[in-house]
Amino acid sequence: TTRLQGKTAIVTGASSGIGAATAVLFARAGCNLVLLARRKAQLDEVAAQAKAAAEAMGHRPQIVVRTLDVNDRAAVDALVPALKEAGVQSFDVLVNNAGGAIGTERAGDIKMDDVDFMVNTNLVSLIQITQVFLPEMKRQDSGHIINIGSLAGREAYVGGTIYCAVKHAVKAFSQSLLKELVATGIRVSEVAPGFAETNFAVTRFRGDEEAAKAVYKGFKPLVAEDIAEEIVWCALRPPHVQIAELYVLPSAQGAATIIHRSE
Ligand code: 8X3
Repeated sequence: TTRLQGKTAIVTGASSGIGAATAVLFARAGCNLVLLARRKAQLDEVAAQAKAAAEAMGHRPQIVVRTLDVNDRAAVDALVPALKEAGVQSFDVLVNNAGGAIGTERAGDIKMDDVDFMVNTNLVSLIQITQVFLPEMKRQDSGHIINIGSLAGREAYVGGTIYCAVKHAVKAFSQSLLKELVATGIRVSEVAPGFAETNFAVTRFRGDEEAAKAVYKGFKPLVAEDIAEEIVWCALRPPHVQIAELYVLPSAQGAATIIHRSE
């Protein structure tokens, strides 16, 4: 058994990438799951993988799958009552993973729709989702909020004005939250990856698969499972240990534009 046995882990953006890998590893660790994302078919697929991974370890988790657009304010407000109705008994680990970057335009050329999408998806929704689960965690006097930050929250780079701004904001939000919660049994962690090969770059390059592939060419990038391992590791620390932040880079990466490529 692990320290996470029987706990409930809630993951946003659970249908692919880091979120999906995290769901599977939490299931292996004995967690019940709440999987949230927009795409039902992919969520069901991840739920099936997580169930198999759990059963291989002898666990029989409760897995609740719910379609959610994190930018739908009314749906987020209705989330906790709906989860209780679905039989979720505790809210132990919240992984705020949903997010992403759209476009590489420089300031002056950025469409306000893209600004809105990045600010809302990475920051405003993360704030709202945190706020809907906090009263439950406070009632329990236990819980763990794990926000997915980024290299872009450590460094501001050309072509990333909005994404870097919102990821810096996620870092600041996480740090304030940690301070506000020191007198509670609730922990706050920020896990901040550098280049991880997921759909992230495909979305950033608006579906241009070639451009996305070029980002990860000639070196070994992180993969979703690498970050999932770090997330679950944070959650597995004993209750008196709080990993405030974890900045994770591929070994060949030193900064946004310092990457050792072999070809
Ligand atoms: C991680 C992606 O390009 O900012 O969020 O390192 S990047």
